[in-house]
Formats: sequence, C-alpha cells, structure tokens
Amino acid sequence: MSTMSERVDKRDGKLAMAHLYVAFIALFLGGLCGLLQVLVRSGKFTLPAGIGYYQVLTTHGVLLGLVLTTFFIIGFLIAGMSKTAGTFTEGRRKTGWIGFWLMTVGTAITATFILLNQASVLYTFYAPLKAHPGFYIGLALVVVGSWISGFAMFAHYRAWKKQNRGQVGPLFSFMAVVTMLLWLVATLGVAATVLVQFIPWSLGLVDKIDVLVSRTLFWYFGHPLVYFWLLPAYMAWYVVIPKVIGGKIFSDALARLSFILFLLFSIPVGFHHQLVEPGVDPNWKFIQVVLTFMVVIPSLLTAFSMFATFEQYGRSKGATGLFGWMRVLPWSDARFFAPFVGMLIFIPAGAGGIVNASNQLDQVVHNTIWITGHFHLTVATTVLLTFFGVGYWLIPHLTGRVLTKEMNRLAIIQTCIWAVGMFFMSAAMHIEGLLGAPRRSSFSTYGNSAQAAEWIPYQIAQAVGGTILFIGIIIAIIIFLDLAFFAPKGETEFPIGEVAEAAERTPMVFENWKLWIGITIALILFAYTIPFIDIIQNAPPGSKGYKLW
Ligand code: HAS
Ligand code: CU
Repeated sequence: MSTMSERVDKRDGKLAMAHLYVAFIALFLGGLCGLLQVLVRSGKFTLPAGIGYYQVLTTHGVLLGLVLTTFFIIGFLIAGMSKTAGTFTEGRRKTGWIGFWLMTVGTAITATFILLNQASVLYTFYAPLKAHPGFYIGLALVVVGSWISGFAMFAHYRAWKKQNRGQVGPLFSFMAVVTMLLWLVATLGVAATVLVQFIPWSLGLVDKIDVLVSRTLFWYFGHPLVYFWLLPAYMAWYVVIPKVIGGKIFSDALARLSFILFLLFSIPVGFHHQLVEPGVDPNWKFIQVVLTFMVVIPSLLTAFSMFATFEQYGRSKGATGLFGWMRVLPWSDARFFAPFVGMLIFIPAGAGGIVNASNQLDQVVHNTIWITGHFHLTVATTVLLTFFGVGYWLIPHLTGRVLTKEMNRLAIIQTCIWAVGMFFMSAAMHIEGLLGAPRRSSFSTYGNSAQAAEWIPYQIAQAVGGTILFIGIIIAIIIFLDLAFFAPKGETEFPIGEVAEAAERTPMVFENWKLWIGITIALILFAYTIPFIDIIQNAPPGSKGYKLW
C-alpha cells in the first residue's frame, strides 16, 4: 500500500475537523438534554420556563442519534481515506465541503423548529405526530448533504483503483466505501417517506398520511442506521486497534467479508422493529427475523477476529494460558482502553439485541424502557467510547498537537466514569422495562398505581447514572477542547495496522461491487416487495395529523 500518506493532508484535515466541531457541540447540547430527562423521570424535578419533556427528548435523540453520529463518522472516514488512499483532489474536497454545509444548514433548520416547540416528535418522528415542515426539510438536507460527501468518497476510491489496477483497495478506504454504500441504500427509505409523505402532509397539500407505510419506510432505514453507527467503530477495531497495541490485523479477508455481510444483511430486516405492529403479515416478520439472525454473524466474526488479534499479540509477548494475553495489553493507553471497554460492553449489548429480535421475547420488552437500555449500551457506549478512543489520536493528528500524559489519564478516568454511569442507568432501564415501564414517556404515577410505584427506585438509579454520564460528557468536552486548541504542538500518529497474513491473498471478489450491490438489492426486494404491496393494498384510509404537545 504505497499510496499511504505519512499524515492526513492539511486541507483534508480541516474538512474532517469541521465535522468534529459540529459533532462535539451536538454531544454537549444533547448530553445536557439527557441530564434533564433523567432528572424529570426521577419525579423530583420539573422543567423550568415551560420547556416540554418531549421537546427535550426530541433534541436529545436528534442531536446525539443523528447529528453527533453522522458528523463524527463522515469526518473520521474522510480523514482515514485521505490517509490510506491519498489526498483528495481539489474538486472532491470541495464536494465534501458542500456536503458539510448542507448537513450543517439542515441541522440548524431542524434544531430551530424543535427549539421553537414546533416539532416534539422524537427522533423517529412517527406519524401521525405532525411537526412543522421545517423539521422534515432540515432532515432531508442532512441526508442529501451526507450523500454528496459519500459521492466524494466513492470517486476518491474509484480513482485509487484506476491508478492501482489489479490491487485490492486499502482496507480502511474499502470499509469506508461499504459504510457509505450501506448508508446510501438505507437512506433511500427515509428520503422516500420524508419527501413523498411527510413534507406534502405537513405543508397541508394532502390531509392524510398512511401511517404503516411511513413506519415501514422508516425502519427500512432505521435498522441499517444502527449499523451505519457501528461500522466506523468496527473500522477502528479492525484497522486501528491492532496498531495501537503493537500487534497485527488478524485477517484482511475476514474483515472485508464481515463488512460485505453487513451490506447484504443490514437492510432487509426492518420488521424486527415492527414485530408488534399490526398490519404486517407474520410470515414476512418471520423471514426478516431469520435475516436478522444472519446479520449477527458478522459481529461474531468481528469478536473472533479481535480475540485473535489480542491473543496473537499476547503470545508474541510470551503470554501463556487461556487469558494470559489479557495481562500484556496496554491498559494505560486511552486509545486502546476506551474502545476496549466498548467491546466488552458490546457482549451484553448484543445479547440484548438478540432478545429483542426474538419474537416472543419482544412482546415483553417492546415499547418499554428496556429498549432504551439496549441502545444506550450499543450506540451510546460501544460506539461512542470507540469514537472517543478515535478522537484521542485523530484530533491531535489533525491539529498538529499531542495527547499529554495528563490528558491520557483524564481520558482513562472518563472511560471509567462512562462505564459506571452507564452501568447504573442501563441496568436500571433493563430491569424497569421488564417490570413494564414504558419508553418515550415523561414521569407519571399513573394515578398512583402500584405497578408504577415499583418503577420509582429504578428511575432514581437512572437519574444517578445519568448524572454520572453527564460528568463524563463534560470531561470528554474538556479533552476535546484541549486537543483542538491547547495541547502542546507535536506529531501524533494516525495508527493503521498491518495485516498478519499476506494482503495479496485477499480475494479480488470483495471488490466486485456489481455483485454485492446486486445481491443487496435482490435481498431487499425479496424481503419487502410482497409485504409492502400487501400493506398498500389493504391500507386503512390514512390518518390526519396530531400535535400532542
Ligand atoms: Fe438494536 C432496537 C436487535 C445491535 C441500536 N437497537 C434498537 C434501537 C436502537 C438500536 C437505537 O430485533 C431502538 C430504535 C427505536 O428507537 O425504536 N440490535 C438488535 C440485534 C443486534 C442489535 C439483533 N442495536 C444494535 C447496534 C445498535 C443498536 C449495534 C447501535 C449501534 N435492536 C434490535 C431489535 C430492536 C432494536 C429487535 C427493536 C426492539 C423493539 O421492540 O423495538 C445485533 O447486531 C447484535 C449483535 C452483537 C453481538 C455481540 C458481538 C460482540 C462483540 C464484542 C467482542 C468483545 C471483545 C472484547 C473482543 C452478538 C463484537 C472481549 C474481551 C474480553 C476480556 C471478554
Ligand atoms: Cu434493528
């Protein structure tokens, strides 16, 4: 891989950093909303100045679930592609800036209408809740902006392939392309529902909306969305972590295989979010659940691969016994420690996902705060801690600074605080969910019901955990500001691992995009065509809009 640059070109670095600024602003504001929510749900606090609980909850979900993630991911991928496939051309960089500004303007428009209390519809914006059209238009701009950045990345990869005929593309860049491809195919669903259903309906051009069609299109997008968050974390695990610990990537081919499997199986599974939805044929729910279990496989491959990397490295340092390798890992290096804690927590987090995907068990946990517990372990811990771990070297690499010993220590403390806070909050949410406590709802005693009284101690535990997490966010912001503006000048490495097995052995079939995109589309058509026709043909007359806040 001769094209690898020593460091990310300054101009590409500026583009990547622009994304990270927005991401960390979103982290701060979204985190603040999270704190307010856990305090309200403890029953001991009411929001001042007429601010609504659902207004805060919408801000939280949109800023953290959609803005923080999308901006961080695109910034990270641009930086990594510039490093591994060479500096972007002037034109592609300009395209990247257009994408950035569209996303930023879209975010500002959406945020304005949420703050004006015109769009308290939560991040899933389920119909028939009806927001101001500006909310949907802003979101559409975010999606279009992300596509434009994706096109710049595709063009960059294609140019690399042209200059290096017959070679497999650099692993990081290959993974970035798969991630953006997954995103492109998935966002077609949300773009369709927003453009064809929500915008005309919220503008008053039509007065009814087909709720089931809108939810089905949303979850066609909403499930691959979670893998759009996960895959960049996996990129850091596969490509960066081996180098950080001083080891090797276990297998280039296995890493590519798992990414291709994500592309194939992430999308035709949206019904596992609609298992309790009336109006979807149970046979098709069953088929999509089977496909959901298929998409667990690449995560198991990833777990295997990470264990193999750790163990190979450990053995090379003389470690013996089943878990002897654990002792030689660089525990005091935050670039390793934060993502490692993320991996560890992904074991219970993924197990919870398998519970959710199991039809009978989902009947118990669906629409309860168990689900909220599930996604705070997955996206808000596994993914976010990995992103923090990436930030500890990516930000100083881009700003020409270094992570000092003190900041590294603070980052380790940050990780521990996160794990402790999340343990309290998420464990409480899981248990409380099993006791029937609903998600997406403000504090209520439900007319002093005995069942709701059982939830109170867990809601207090949630508030304790959530407050600890907010301290974690403050520390993460302090580290970000230090690395962006104040840390000593110096060189920081962009860690890219080498492959243990010869890279030439990677089969070229992984680069056969026509084949993979073809199978992806075939699987989507298989899983969705018949149930979708059924949904449209047997649809009730549609619903008018409601503003319940
Ligand atoms: Fe999920 C709901 C099923 C993964 C996020 N999920 C959600 C929602 C979000 C979300 C946000 O089937 C709520 C959406 C809403 O607002 O309604 N989820 C799954 C399944 C998986 C899964 C089967 N989810 C994720 C990931 C997310 C995420 C990843 C974000 C990043 N989820 C569901 C279902 C629902 C759902 C249902 C709907 C429920 C309902 O009723 O509404 C799987 O992909 C999980 C596979 C993962 C594993 C773990 C592998 C372990 C690894 C770590 C290795 C560790 C190492 C360290 C190497 C099987 C890779 C070891 C070291 C040692 C020392 C031990
Ligand atoms: Cu899902």
